[in-house]
Amino acid sequence: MWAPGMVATDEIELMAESGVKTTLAAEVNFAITAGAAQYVISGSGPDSPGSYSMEFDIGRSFPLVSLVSMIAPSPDLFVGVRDLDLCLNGTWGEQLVFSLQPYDAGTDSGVSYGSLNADMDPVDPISQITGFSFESNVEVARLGSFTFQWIDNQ
Ligand SMILES: [Ca+2]
Repeated sequence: MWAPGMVATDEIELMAESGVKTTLAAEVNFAITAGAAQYVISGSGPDSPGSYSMEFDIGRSFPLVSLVSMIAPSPDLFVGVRDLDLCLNGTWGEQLVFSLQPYDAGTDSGVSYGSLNADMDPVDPISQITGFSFESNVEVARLGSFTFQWIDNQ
């Protein structure tokens, strides 16, 4: 779906710039049809600060989770995780917490959070953001977390 160093897909660009999820969901649905993915997990959380929760089924055939969320307002910033293995060493974690760091989709050259759209052509690869304004004392800011809690419904 995405990775640092990779050029953002059109679907990731739309998510990062505009919060559009339908095209990303369509891409995952295409992967499901191709047998390369199992579920679309899609939610709409409250404004930050806040939290949002969803339940989803997961199995050993597809134990990896990738999730993204736009940072708004921003030109093209997002947070996300990719290919998280929720079944490490064959065991489902009771609770796994992943701190989220900011990424630049590389698709918009706006210089401030509220900049007008400034489409980039060519685009830059996706990169983790370090430095101003997300870093102080050599620590990159954490922008929330994804928590995975195991619920056994058997
Ligand atoms: Ca763009």
